[in-house]
Amino acid sequence: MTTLSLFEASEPQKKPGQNILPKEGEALFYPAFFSKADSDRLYKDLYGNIKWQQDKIVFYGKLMDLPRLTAWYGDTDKPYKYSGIPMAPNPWSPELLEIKNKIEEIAKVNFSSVLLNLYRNGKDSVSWHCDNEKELGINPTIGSVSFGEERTFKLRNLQDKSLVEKIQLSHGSFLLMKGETQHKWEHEIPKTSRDLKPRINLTFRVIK
Ligand SMILES: O=C(O)CCC(=O)C(=O)O
Ligand SMILES: [Mn+2]
Repeated sequence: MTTLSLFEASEPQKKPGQNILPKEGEALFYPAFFSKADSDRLYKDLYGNIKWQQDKIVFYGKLMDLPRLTAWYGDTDKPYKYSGIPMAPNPWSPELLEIKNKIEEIAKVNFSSVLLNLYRNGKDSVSWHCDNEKELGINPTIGSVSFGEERTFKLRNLQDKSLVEKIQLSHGSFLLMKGETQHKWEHEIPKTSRDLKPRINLTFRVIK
């Protein structure tokens, strides 16, 4: 019998920017994309200055709070539809433009809007979904930046639900999803009973 060394037995380490999906799309992960100092500064700015709002959802016929705070920013000439109602996003702030410019060097697209999520503690979450709204077109590129508490991000294949990839979205990390990802995989941030500090996520999108 051969014994595996600890190194061989553990999960293979992915290099920054390597695709973490085994098939059907690309999810490229860059763990320390922003420096610690920039991440601390940007977290503080976004936490204090973004116009966070509590949105509602209808769940089994009852109006409930969404389990996180959200905000929309972006090009003000590109309204987005919310429950069928066109809404203008808040205009870009210098900090949002700083983040957008840095990720666009890698993403090679011009992002026109960003949805921000504030997860106040481990009870806040986002349930399984795809970023496949009509306005994003076919094979959308989504740039996802995280600051604050680390949370687990799961991607689950739509055809084979036993196929699940997990990423720890750490402070200052960047996840670039593109190709078929939003049509072949769904994603979530699960709730946890662990006592967690807040986390801010920004998902940059191109509205067609
Ligand atoms: O918080 C995250 O990392 C994911 C957020 C998300 O999936 C979304 O806003 O569409
Ligand atoms: Mn999403």
